[in-house]
Amino acid sequence: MSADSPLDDYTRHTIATIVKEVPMFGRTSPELRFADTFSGPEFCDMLHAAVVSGLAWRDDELHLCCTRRWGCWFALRAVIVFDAVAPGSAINAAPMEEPFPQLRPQLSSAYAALVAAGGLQNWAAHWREWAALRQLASSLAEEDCRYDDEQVAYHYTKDRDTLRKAVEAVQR
Ligand code: B12
Repeated sequence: MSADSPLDDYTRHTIATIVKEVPMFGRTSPELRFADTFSGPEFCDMLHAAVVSGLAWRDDELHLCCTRRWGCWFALRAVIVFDAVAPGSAINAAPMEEPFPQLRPQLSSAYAALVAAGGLQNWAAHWREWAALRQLASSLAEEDCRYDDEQVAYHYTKDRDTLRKAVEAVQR
């Protein structure tokens, strides 16, 4: 595991291992794009991929994807491209509609308050408020998918001690 991000390393390793076991569909092996690539030819805009595949609705104010089932509490880790004829259901995927339009006024004012408080300039100092906004956007979801406190803290701060404690708690 690299010093940079053990979770991203784990994700890459696990998904690549699974994909290797998938029987070849076409002439070429499946292509993999991971969310932890920030630029260059391997970059893939995961929010856009989620929208065009019909997986989720993109909230252009919060910069998060959302579904009626999970709210915004899910990550988009990878896109796998197969060399195969896509089924009609995939080509004609209907764009998802905004799952909870009734939350928009509340979300917009919470977002504006966070921006006014410097949440964009110093994102890291305001991570708890960003997480609270994500929870507000997910508050009407069918399933409660909020990450537990340690997981939220790790995703938003990348603090390795937090990750270590969370892993130890699971292993105990
Ligand atoms: C860069 C990036 C960021 C940067 C954005 C700042 C910047 N301008 O560089 C920072 C570090 C702030 C960030 C923060 C977060 N991100 Co981010 N981020 C990305 C990443 C790697 C690329 C986005 C991108 O460049 N898109 C391409 C451009 C062309 O599209 P765009 O719509 O113009 O993109 C812009 C917006 O997306 C915007 N943006 C992205 N995140 C955020 C966050 C905030 C607060 C704001 C205001 C803007 C913003 O900045 C992008 C570049 O200017 C994607 C993964 C991916 N490969 O797509 C994850 C991704 C969008 N992030 C994600 C998440 C969850 C977060 C965080 C919650 C923390 C975290 N890592 O768990 C926070 C807070 C987000 C929030 N709204 O509360 C998830 C979204 C999942 C979902 N359900 O929608 C993604 C898909 C990663 C993943 N593995 O799942 N992120």
